[in-house]
Amino acid sequence: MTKDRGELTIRGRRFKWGERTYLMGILNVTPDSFSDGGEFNTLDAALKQGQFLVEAGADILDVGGQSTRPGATEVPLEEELARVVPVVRALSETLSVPISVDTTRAEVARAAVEAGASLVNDISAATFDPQMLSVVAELGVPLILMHIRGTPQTMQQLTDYKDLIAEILQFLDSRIQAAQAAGIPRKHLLVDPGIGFAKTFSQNLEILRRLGEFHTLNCPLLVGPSRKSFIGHILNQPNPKARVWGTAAACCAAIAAGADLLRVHDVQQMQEVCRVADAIFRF
Ligand code: YH5
Repeated sequence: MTKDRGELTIRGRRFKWGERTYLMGILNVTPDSFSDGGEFNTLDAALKQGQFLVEAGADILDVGGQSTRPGATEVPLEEELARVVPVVRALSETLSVPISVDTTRAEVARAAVEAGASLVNDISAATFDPQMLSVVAELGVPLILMHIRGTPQTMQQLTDYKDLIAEILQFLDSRIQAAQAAGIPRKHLLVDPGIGFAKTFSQNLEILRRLGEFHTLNCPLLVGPSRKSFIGHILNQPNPKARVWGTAAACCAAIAAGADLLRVHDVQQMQEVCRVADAIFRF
């Protein structure tokens, strides 16, 4: 049996870490993610996508308005707020699942939680915005701390590690300490090694191979391999939408190592992967 890692209730839903693998469905609200730029169409499309992901088995919906792909440029604050807040509000009025906001900005986190979001997913582990930890503490919501070096613009030049896993562990441990010092209870913290963020192809594979070592942090473990370029590299598949089976293999490996929460695009398919892998690895 996978080790009990405690439990957490988010928006009335109980997450019993270790009992099964939970799924976070990705809902991008960047203009390129929905074909039409029109405001109503974007809201409508986001709602439909949210509904689709929930019906497919998403336990959490992750709403992000800032592209964090390698080399992507920053979106102005006002633009990020305008993309994220109406979608979070509409989703929270329509659906009962917890909604997370994928942001590195405290002001966006605050506005999203006020609009109905129930947790914050910060790819910088609250290092980009000096207000993030105190705002999350004040809001009283859980926080995902992900490892990155540099920014999405610079991260792929920052892949020299003496000891990859030790350095990620050290970073995450120091962010856990900082979050607790800011008043966030330990039960509210999740950790993520940050696949694809300041990592080379082989480093991404090493993280998945050695994922079990992250349990030494004693926090629920989130992993985000979905459709990422390391899979495209292995499969020689430039189209991210055609990386579903590769994503399934990565998710299965993550579950074997005890991942608690998987952040994925293809919720329906990964939900089947989770059910089978959970039956094998969590008994
Ligand atoms: C993550 O791992 N990732 S945004 C490039 C791709 C495909 C997908 C086509 N936010 C994570 O999903 N939050 C993102 O190539 C995240 N963990 C957490 N916690 C990047 C992304 C992607 C990038």
